[in-house]
Amino acid sequence: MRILLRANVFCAGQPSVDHPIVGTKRGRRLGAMIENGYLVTGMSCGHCAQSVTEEITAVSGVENVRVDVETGHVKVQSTHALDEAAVRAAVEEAGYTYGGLVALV
Ligand SMILES: [Cu+2]
Repeated sequence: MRILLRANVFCAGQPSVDHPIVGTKRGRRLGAMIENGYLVTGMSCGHCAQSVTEEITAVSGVENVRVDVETGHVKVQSTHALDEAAVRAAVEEAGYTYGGLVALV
């Protein structure tokens, strides 16, 4: 099992939502992508968003992750349909609570 720093260790407790965190894998040009929205609860700042972004980005097929700390909405673009259990596991590995699929605009 990987050893990860828990983002909460670094949190100052102040929400910081000015800059959405975006994680993108480089080096591949892709055609049609699947996009899904997920709810993640417990995030309070940019460090939280970074941790969630890194864990979800590591899920097979994920190409782009965008986290909105204020709403807890996480928009994920992937090359194929994702296993929801894998997304949940990534969120929990980052130290947060998975809240299910949500429709994102
Ligand atoms: Cu945080």
